[in-house]
Amino acid sequence: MVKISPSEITPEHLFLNRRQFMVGAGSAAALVALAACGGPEAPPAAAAPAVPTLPLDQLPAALGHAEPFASTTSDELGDPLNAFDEITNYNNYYEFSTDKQEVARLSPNFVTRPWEIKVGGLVNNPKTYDIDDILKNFDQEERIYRLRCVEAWSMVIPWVGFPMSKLLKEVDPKSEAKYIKFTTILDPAQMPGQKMSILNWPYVEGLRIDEAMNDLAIFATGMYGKLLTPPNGAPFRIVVPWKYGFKSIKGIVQIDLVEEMPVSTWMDAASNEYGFYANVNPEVNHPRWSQATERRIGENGRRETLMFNGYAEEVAYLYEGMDLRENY
Ligand SMILES: Nc1nc2c(c(=O)[nH]1)N[C@H]1C(S)=C(S)[C@@H](COP(=O)(O)O)O[C@H]1N2
Ligand SMILES: [Mo]
Repeated sequence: MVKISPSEITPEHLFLNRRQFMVGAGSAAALVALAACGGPEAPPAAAAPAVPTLPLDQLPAALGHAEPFASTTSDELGDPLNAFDEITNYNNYYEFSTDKQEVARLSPNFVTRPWEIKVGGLVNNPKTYDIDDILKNFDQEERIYRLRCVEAWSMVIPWVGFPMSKLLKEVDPKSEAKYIKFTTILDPAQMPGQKMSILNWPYVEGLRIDEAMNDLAIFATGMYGKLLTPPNGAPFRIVVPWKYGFKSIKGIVQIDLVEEMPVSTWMDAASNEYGFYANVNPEVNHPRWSQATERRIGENGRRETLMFNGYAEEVAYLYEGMDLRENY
């Protein structure tokens, strides 16, 4: 593990390291404060690795920004990026809380190093990746995407990551493999929501292989030119921008190539409400609410929801001949 000497410390290092060091001494105070306001249990003061990540100067250029950075101020439709603070403080991450505005408060000590991602199942070349090797070995690029939650709110987010297809090529799926199954870390000691039976843990999601091979589908490692924060799924998540947000699973530790369609956590919880495909579609309503419009965070009023979240040109071919009402 890399030790950072005081001479190398920049504000970013201070920030990142403080989070980790808080797991030690600082978190006792944090625990008391949380208990006092009767909130969910905080992560315990477990001994944690003191090194959160690569030093700034060893990070790929796309991730080595001390301050939030994006190459542009809007998406390709001309709509402004959401602010870093909006993106990191309004999160669905049920492993921490069902309250979107509580996730950031409950996750600052979440330990993201060391972190391994095991890729197996129907592959010729099973591999276990260390997150820092992933950062070094795959070119990290910025991808500005709309994220549309099935609850009908949305944001524009400048992710950093790389196409899923690049990693899939390395592990070389066997011809029987038809789907990819992604699994989130199971760690109730760190994730208070996993102590409750809100969902069947760990969180699981899946894609068809041809969906995963589409260039828009990425593994994300960062956001706004910095490493992912815990609320956004640090250190490793997927982003599939033409699907409802719940498909974009966070905190991934395992990826399996499989023959049968995986049952995702939300299908398991309510299969009449959440299907496997979950493509953004203004014409197919959720049983309890319309999907025709959405609320862009930071905006007044509502806007029309676009077919495939505005990515129809890139992805419609994947669903040719399919009934999108039946395959919701
Ligand atoms: N492991 C896990 N991944 C998850 C979720 C979750 O609760 N657990 N919530 C999903 C939902 S419903 C949405 S809308 C997006 C939100 O991503 P963001 O907080 O980075 O905007 O994450 C998705 N990924
Ligand atoms: Mo969501």
